Amino acid sequence: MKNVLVVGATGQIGSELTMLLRKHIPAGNIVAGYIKGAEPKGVLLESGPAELSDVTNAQQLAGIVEKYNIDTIYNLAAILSATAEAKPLLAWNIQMNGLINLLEIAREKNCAVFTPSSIGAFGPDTPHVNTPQDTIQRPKTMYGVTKVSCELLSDYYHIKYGVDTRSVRFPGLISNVTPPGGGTTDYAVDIYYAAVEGREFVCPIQNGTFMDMMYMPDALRAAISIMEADPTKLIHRNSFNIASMSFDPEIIYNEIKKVIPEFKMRYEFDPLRQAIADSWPDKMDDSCARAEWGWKPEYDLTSMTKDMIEKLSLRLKK
Ligand code: AKB
Repeated sequence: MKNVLVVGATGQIGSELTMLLRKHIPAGNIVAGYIKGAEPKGVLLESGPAELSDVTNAQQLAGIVEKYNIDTIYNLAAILSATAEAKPLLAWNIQMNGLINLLEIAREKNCAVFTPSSIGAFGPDTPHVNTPQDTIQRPKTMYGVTKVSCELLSDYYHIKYGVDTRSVRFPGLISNVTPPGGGTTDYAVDIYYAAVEGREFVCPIQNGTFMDMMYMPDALRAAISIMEADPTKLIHRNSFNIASMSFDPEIIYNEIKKVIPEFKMRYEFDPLRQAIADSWPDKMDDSCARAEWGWKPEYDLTSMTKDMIEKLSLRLKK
């Protein structure tokens, strides 16, 4: 990995991954790919090249790959689960037509491609506890349909054309830098903002609903480690279960209260998000990722909560 295009570089994952890749590969060109209306700013703009890169515009993407001699593409353009239910055709267009554009370019230009999958690639028929790496995947959401299709299409391009496609199934990602938007697990980010800003939190997910979650630093390490893994050790490719913590709203609330005792939460569940959450795993088994490329998370709920509150307090209370 030397010259990298990050498609979706101003989003929740991309804004931090682009900066980390620039530190990790100082001699490379790490191109921040963005869309109109989501232009990079500040250090993201100043620390390296940035290019308009709409995932649905194959010609534009091919031009960037050519210009910077790109060898690896992080395909982070996505419409998250709740928004995808409201705009299913948009989700299909971004997730599927975007991916096929990138895979075709990767096939011609010999690039590796990382396209994240998600806990959303599972559905109500999947075993919810210790969800195996290889198991039934019949999601009932458009987000899930596209995520399973992305996994299959990525494997297809690897088997048929030898494109180096690899990916992970991300849990809900929690970060103190760029907030997510339109996801089902977003509550686990929003709750920290409410706590630090001294607001009551209205939780859209019901007590007792467990989902896999992960702190962004672990997710970023996973995204880089999988692309740097020894290919001869990989039995799987698209996509690996990765896990670090699983909790329900009450557990995260009580963890935050240990640091901010006056914090208050009440429930007002959102039927759409609740139905999506109910169809997802409670906790995935990530033993294949651990065995095949040495995946190991560093953060648990306690250490993440401490770090989130410290970082957000510094930023929001200025
Ligand atoms: C979402 O909630 O849609 C995402 C995801 C788990 O893929 N955060």
